[in-house]
Amino acid sequence: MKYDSFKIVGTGGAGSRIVDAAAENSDFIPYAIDTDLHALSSLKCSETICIGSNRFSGIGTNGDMASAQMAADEDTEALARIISDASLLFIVFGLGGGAGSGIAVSLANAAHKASIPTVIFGLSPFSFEGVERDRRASKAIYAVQKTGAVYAICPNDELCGTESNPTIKFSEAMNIAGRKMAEGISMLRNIAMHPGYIRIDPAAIVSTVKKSSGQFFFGTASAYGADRANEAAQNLKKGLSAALPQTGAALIGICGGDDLRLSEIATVMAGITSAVSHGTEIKMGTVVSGKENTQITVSAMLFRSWKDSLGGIAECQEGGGTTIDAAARSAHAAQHMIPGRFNGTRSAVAGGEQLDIPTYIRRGIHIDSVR
Ligand SMILES: Nc1nc2c(ncn2[C@@H]2O[C@H](COP(=O)(O)OP(=O)(O)OP(=O)(O)O)[C@@H](O)[C@H]2O)c(=O)[nH]1
Ligand SMILES: [Mg+2]
Repeated sequence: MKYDSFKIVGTGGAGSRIVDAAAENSDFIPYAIDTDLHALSSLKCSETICIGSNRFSGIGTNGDMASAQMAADEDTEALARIISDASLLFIVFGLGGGAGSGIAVSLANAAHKASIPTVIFGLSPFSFEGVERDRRASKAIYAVQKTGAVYAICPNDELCGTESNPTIKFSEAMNIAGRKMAEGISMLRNIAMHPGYIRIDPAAIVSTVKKSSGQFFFGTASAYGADRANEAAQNLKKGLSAALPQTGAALIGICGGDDLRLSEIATVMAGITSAVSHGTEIKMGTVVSGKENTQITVSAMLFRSWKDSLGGIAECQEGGGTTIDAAARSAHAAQHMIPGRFNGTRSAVAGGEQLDIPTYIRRGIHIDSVR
């Protein structure tokens, strides 16, 4: 299998715009799928696929996720073409609409059937979008959970910093949140495909995703100036404070210009490793743009539930997160009892460590035989 065939797909209006923005100044071509022909025609970089024209006549679904899913399920050829030869599939969409959610769920189901590991990023609606959007978003999260993909719920509010910027305009908020998401996604992809000085092997990324299940957490932070590495790490940690102590495996990307210093990489990594528990599997990569860049950006994917190198399944304890997050996690917990390494037992995890595994194996301690 080719491990470097990562495919990036945006579904619905938000997802399509975000992957299109991620592809600007990059060398990959994302797929954008929607029922809305007009929305697709405004994209610059993506291969566009309009589905369900019989049902929706080339316009949006007006929030009808179920019909969008039926339309996508009928369009098996388009879905099969996208997932063929993919080693890893990324799907991005805005929760709370119809087309994005329905198509994402169908695509993730098709990928699951074809044994292609899938990573979903769902942007949850801004708080000002109202209760109905929120209700639809929760419904979509429930459907996403059942696909078998790993998924992150990225609140639009947090991505654009709505709380710290109460006067921000709606369109500006959309753009900032979308741009941050796009930056994070393209960086994680570039870490595998465009090695800077430190690369994460694409096969290692595929393996981390395959070993993970359920919800993961995604964050991204940028900073400028003399203390930029420390500031970016602290901002990232602030956004992910509930998730970091519960992380089993993490993929970290650090992006900077030619002026990125080794000591700055060390600062970022020290900041992150001090916040995760001992034994967390961390893979880190850098992307160096080649030009001087006053900015440093750090992105992280934190996986809670993962299979350790000995094949056992571990899950860290519940806690923290946003409201929709919390709903998603409790539904997930109710659906899946995570088995321990011994028949009929639950996983015993404390501080991110799988306690069913003897301490000397967990810690990699070599014991000489004593006669
Ligand atoms: N950050 C960001 N979020 C967006 C953008 N457009 C939409 N969203 C979010 O995504 C949610 C879903 O909206 P869309 O993606 O437009 O909906 P859709 O999937 O196309 O669904 P229908 O149009 O109802 O078929 C919205 O409630 C917003 O929270 C965008 O450009 N940027
Ligand atoms: Mg739409």
